[in-house]
Amino acid sequence: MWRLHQFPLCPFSRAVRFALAEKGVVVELVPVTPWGGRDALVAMNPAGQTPVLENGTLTLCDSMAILEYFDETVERAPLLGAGAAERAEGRRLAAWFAQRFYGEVTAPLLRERMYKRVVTREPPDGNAIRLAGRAAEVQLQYLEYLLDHNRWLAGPTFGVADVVAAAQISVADYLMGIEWGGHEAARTWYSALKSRPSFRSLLSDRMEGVRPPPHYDQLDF
Ligand SMILES: N[C@@H](CCC(=O)N[C@@H](CS)C(=O)NCC(=O)O)C(=O)O
Repeated sequence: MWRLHQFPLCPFSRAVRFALAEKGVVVELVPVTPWGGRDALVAMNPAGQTPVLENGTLTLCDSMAILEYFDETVERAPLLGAGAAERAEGRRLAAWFAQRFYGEVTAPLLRERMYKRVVTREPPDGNAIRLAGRAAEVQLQYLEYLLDHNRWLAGPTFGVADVVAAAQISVADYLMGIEWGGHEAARTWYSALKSRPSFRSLLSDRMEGVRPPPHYDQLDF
């Protein structure tokens, strides 16, 4: 049995949970945070980061490495497209959302609205939240541009770019960082993902001490 060491608002862990559920791989969730019990995490992953996936024999770290491992070993629900060009575009966009969206939107929101609340008990920095909101707006515009050209983010089929982007957006949305107004194409795309059974368990998960807005787990938002 695979065990995923993660916490509910880790967007990289969410990407793994979403992808493995699509593929029908069952995992047991083991709660761990990078800011507490760090020694145990570092013993599994020298980077001291979540997610870590292990089955007692094999330990896999880094969400993209985990997704690629399962895409190579489980045929169902392929995440990387059939052609080399589509695979390259999927990887490019997955890196974009894991680096740019995370760095400019998810990470500041996690720091201001989760970490400071739950761990350090400091007030959030309103300016950092405003900047994250502006960055989210630019990211949603880019999402709309991509959806103007393709049914899914990287091409005609659902894949790794959709998984990684939706995982980041779900955390930003939980932390009230997404203003959906004026982004109909992005909203339609996200609503389709929200309705997938593989995404539902993410939406029902809660981080202790941090409540999402009412629209967060609704299909009509
Ligand atoms: N490249 C890694 C990034 C993972 C990551 O940044 N995880 C965050 C939690 S969401 C973390 O553990 N941060 C603690 C740290 O970097 O020390 C992946 O894709 O798995």
